Amino acid sequence: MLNAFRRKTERAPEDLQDRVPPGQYLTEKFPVLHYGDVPHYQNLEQTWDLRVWGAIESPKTFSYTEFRALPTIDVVTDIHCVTRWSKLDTRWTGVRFRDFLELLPPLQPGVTHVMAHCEYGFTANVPLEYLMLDDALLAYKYEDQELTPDHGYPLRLLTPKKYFWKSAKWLRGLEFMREDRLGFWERYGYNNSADPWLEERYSD
Ligand SMILES: Nc1nc2c(c(=O)[nH]1)N[C@H]1C(S)=C(S)[C@@H](COP(=O)(O)O)O[C@H]1N2
Ligand SMILES: [Mo]
Repeated sequence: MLNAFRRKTERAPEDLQDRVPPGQYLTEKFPVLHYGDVPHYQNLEQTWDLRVWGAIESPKTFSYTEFRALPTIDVVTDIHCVTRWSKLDTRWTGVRFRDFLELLPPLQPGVTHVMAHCEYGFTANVPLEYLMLDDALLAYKYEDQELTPDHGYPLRLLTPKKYFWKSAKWLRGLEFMREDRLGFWERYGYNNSADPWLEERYSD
C-alpha cells in the first residue's frame, strides 16, 4: 500500500527516504526526456533490427521477430533522472542483458564497456559489469504495455543503477568495447560514471 502515501513531487515520505538518492524528488508521472525526434516505425520486420558488433567473435543481427521470440523477464526497479525526478517500482518486461549475451558468439577477451547505439545516432556508454546485473534489460514493455514511441518503442536499454540517461531509447545496436568511449550526453558534460547515489550528475 506504498502507493496511497506517495506524494507527487515532494520530498519522499519518511519510509521511502532510503530509496531516494540525494537531490532527487519522487514523481508519479513519467516525464519524457530526450534530444531530437521520436522515431515512428511502420513495419518493424522491414525497418528495424538489432545489431551487435565490436569485440565479439562475429557480429550478429536480430530481426524484430527473432528478438521478440527470446525469453523475457520482468524487472521492478526505481529509476532516477539527472533532472532530479525519481520514480519508484517501475515494472519493465524484456530480455535480460546477461541472458542475451549467452545467445551471442563469445566476446573477445578484455571487453569492459558497451556502447548502446540508437536511432538517429544517439549513443550511451555503459560498463559491462552494470549490464551483467540482474536488473539490466533490453526492455520493450512498461507496466505490461508495449513501450510508447516517446518512451523508446520498440526497444530500449534499461540500466537502472545509473542515471536514466544511460537507459537509451530506440535501441538499434550494441557495440562491445575494450575501452571506454563517451556517449552522447557524456560528451555534453554529463558525468561518465552517473551513479545517482553518489550524485554523479555532471563532469567538472
Ligand atoms: N535515444 C535516446 N535515448 C535516451 C535519450 C535520448 O536523448 N535519446 N535521453 C535519455 C535521458 S536524458 C533520459 S532522462 C531518459 C528519459 O526516458 P523517458 O523519456 O522514457 O522518461 O531517456 C534517455 N534515453
Ligand atoms: Mo535525462
